[in-house]
Amino acid sequence: MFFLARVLQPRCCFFSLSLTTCQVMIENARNLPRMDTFGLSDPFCAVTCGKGVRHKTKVIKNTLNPTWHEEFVYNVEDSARELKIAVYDWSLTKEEDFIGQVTFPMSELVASSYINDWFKLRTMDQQEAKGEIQLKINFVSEEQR
Ligand SMILES: [Ca+2]
Repeated sequence: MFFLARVLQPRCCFFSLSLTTCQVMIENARNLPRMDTFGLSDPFCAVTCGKGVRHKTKVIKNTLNPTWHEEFVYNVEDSARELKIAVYDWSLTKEEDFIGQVTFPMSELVASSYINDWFKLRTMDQQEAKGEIQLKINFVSEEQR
């Protein structure tokens, strides 16, 4: 009986950990607005998941249809409310010139678990902005393992 108890214990500990992860693949954007006077735009994305670290993709110079193909993986905290992907134009004088963003409430990600689609960019107050972004989001919560 002692042996059995010791074997089962680590299993209990494993299931008490929060193991929700969110994989975000930032693929492409298209039809972005022209932000530069002498050229097109130099787009990059910034990704945040709840209050976690803000990650940035590389800057793609002088295009309105960038391809990033960059992936970020987050351990999702219970308090996290949304995943946000914001697109900016980079410039020498102004490092972050806001273009548009997409936000996903955590409840939506839990319900869908895998997303692969194009999304219309929005302004900070949820109005329609110019341009679209292609994302793949794989949301794996503890219950599904
Ligand atoms: Ca620029």
